[in-house]
Amino acid sequence: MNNKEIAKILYQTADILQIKDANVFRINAYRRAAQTIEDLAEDINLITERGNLEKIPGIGKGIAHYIQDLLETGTCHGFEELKKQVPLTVLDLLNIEGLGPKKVKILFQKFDINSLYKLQKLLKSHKLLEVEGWGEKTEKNLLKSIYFYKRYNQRFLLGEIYPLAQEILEELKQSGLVNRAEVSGSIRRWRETVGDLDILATSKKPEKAIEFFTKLKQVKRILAKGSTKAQVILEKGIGADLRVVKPKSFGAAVNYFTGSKAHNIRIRRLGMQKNLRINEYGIFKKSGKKLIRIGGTLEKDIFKAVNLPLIAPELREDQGEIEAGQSKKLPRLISLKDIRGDCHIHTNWSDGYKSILKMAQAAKEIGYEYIAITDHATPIRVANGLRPKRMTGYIKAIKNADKKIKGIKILAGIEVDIKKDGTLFLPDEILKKLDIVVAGNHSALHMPKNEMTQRIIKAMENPYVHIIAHPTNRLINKREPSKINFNQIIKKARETKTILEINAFYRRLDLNSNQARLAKQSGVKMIISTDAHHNDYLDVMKFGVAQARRGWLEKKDVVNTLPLKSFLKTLKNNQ
Ligand code: DGT
Ligand code: CA
Ligand code: CA
Repeated sequence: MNNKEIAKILYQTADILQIKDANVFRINAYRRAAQTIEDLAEDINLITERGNLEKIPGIGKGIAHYIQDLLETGTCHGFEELKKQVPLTVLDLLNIEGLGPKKVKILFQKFDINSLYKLQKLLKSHKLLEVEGWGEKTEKNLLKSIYFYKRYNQRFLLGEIYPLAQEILEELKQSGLVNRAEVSGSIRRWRETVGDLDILATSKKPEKAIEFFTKLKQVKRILAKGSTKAQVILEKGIGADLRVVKPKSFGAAVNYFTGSKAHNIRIRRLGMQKNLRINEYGIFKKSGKKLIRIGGTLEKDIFKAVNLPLIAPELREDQGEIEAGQSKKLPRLISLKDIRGDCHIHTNWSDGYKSILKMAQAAKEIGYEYIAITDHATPIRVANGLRPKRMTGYIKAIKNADKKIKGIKILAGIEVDIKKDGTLFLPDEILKKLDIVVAGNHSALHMPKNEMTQRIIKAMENPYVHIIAHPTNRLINKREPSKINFNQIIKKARETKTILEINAFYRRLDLNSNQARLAKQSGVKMIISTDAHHNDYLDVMKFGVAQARRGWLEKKDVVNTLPLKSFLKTLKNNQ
């Protein structure tokens, strides 16, 4: 355990004691100790090993024992006992403005409230009005506080936060106050949602760098500001931390704060087995009672120290990457520069904003070899869907644009609706005329699991359907995925040589990384497509590629890494 983890448990201890109405001095002692440890510049493990724990001001014998147990075993008897009396979930309630330990105690003991969800229900039932001191106003305010708490504690879409993180990083670098700077945490691992930003930097003038950071125009509120660390809320509502570390610790800190936590724990354990201590300050070798620094400037030092090749941040979830590294079986991950074409693009022929030519020009500037225009064929009016009688004109327009532009091939495609019964919105005679057919669900998305699975299977059985678009139709933080039997889907995809899409638009990311990994393991091919409705959105490709990397995909698993000719040959009716 590190300083932060120990401090957290001490805070929790104090909170539980307070809810239990324990002695005030005891409560304060734990809280003070937590604060002290949080602010320590040195690793508490090192201090303990030197036998100096009790010498830290504010840490008496009792708390020192408590900490020692925690360090040795990850928990301690006292804490376990307290948790039995007041579960940790009860402490979540303390985050709500207007709720202190006294009120939480009543809620827990009288009403058995141990979650925000339960509290919300209780408030709405007005049962609390019977308790003395709780009025209608309290009820209303608490509901409001819960609403705000949830709003600010929701996870943000990677695609909305990524540009913001880059912008802040760039401004820090431009300031001349930092030397090295890096965004770590879930953003660096390209998780589909982000809780907060973790920024690391080195600087000759840490205090000035911190000052600069807290004054950035993107900052809305400063939560904490020290000499090497600041914590703020950005205008978007997301939190951001900046930590200024010593150059010799930069690699170790980037590694530590990139996480994930589960991955970190494995790495540190491997270090222990080699008599090493790995933490956010560096790599240390144990020699008797002393610890000697042996690295930490560069991130790769950490992996090297535990005999691993550098593992890409996208894989650091403790999902087998450590074992794969040890047996030299890490995948050679696909990268953005492998992508040669984007085959799910909309134009003003349906609900897109730009012309065929404009989209093609933008794609050419990216350096693509080919694109497919795939406007909607759907009865849905708002999508301005293509009905059979407009199809001839549409295909002709694509062919004309293709003739006009040099240096990129424009394929004539369609994104055709899969109807409830699995048949398609366009007849085969029309589908046959297109270079590429993408089929997707756009209505009746919440059918029973078996029906939905059969619906997609039926679409895959159509010999003209090359690709299934956004197979689960989820919208992150907005709409649950359709219920499907994914094993049956990938089995059928392999049988029928149907390609599954990884939709790169950051609200979709569909397939998700786990599904992509499963599909790969069954030998199913995938395509990464942007679904762009505007040329500005062609660059969301990077989020799709990152998802694919998180799914362990290699270049050969993804068909739009192929040159045009081979790409066309992999489409099922061309083989
Ligand atoms: P997020 O912010 O929820 O999207 O996810 P992360 O992964 O950015 O998590 P965050 O911001 O809480 O912490 C950043 C990294 O710091 C995390 O990925 C691993 C490391 N870390 C944080 N807390 C702990 C901890 O208690 N133990 C260990 N071993 N590592 C931690
Ligand atoms: Ca984070
Ligand atoms: Ca964080």
